[in-house]
Amino acid sequence: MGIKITGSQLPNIPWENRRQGNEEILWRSEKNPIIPRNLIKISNSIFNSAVVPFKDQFAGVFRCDDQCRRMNIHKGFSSDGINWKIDEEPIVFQSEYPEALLSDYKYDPRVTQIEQSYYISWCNGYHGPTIGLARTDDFKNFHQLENAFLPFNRNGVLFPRKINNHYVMLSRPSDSGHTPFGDIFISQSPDLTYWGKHRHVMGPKDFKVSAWQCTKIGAGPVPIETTEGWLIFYHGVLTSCNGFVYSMGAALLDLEEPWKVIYRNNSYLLSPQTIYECAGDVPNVVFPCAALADSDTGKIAIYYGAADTVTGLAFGQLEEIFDFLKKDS
Ligand code: BMA
Repeated sequence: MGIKITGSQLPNIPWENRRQGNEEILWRSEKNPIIPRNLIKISNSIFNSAVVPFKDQFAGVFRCDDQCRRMNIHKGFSSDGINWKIDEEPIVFQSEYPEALLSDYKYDPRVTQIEQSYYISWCNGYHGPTIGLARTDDFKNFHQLENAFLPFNRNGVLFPRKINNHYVMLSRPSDSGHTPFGDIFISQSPDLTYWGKHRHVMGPKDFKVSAWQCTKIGAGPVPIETTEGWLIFYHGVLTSCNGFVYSMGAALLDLEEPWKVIYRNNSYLLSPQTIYECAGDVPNVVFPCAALADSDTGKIAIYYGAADTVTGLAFGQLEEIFDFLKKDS
């Protein structure tokens, strides 16, 4: 028996077959960028965003920078995962804790379904970047929880189920600026308020081995549970003479002790190569924040921000990604 996705079936996963002659492990949608920068009236750019299956269709939380260049998150819906209707207004959060609502900016959302609820985690401005957390059951009412961590932290990604009775979150402690370092850590919580049992997962690689991820790394989409471990996609950064270059790789984490890395790519799976990834508000960025997966077929569709301007979609097959990961580790 080969590797299998443990989660649900998703027969309506957005999908395009690989073009003949294309030998890439991940291939891009022919419709890319699937979300243009100006899909809503107020937006300067719509990128680093998250998508989940919702009631036979899809819901999303989108990073929209507006024309004052303020960063906020908006909800949206789609019947096919490709054509989106995104709210003009940012999400309004409620909270029983007024302090928890204080926020100078919101960006880079991820959405994790845990049982019947959807949890949004994002980079929240509270005296510097930290991890904001909220719950919705219907994508109408959004309840903001306490920030998970102290500043400075980014790229908070919740696992889709409890492990050993604890909620589990990946994050990337950082600085208040454009952080020239960064490792992925894991933290555990009995209640989504108090976080501890922090463990190191993985750090940047030596540039002599894998330069695309030698400056810093950060978790991307919600981990995908498979029979061999948690499959994660993450971004890695190279510092070039012209600034940061963001690419995407994959790793497999242990099912019960997800701070243990089983395999991890040396080569990137996707790097900025198309015009919409290389040209935009921040050139040379692919930044994955969501993945859909179909347990029946092993199809995986990854949503990623391109050049901090638009949103792209890439496709891959679980077995091929896994084989590549094993060989390239
Ligand atoms: C990171 C975050 C991301 C962004 C990336 C490239 O630090 O701010 O939102 O996509 O830089 O600019």
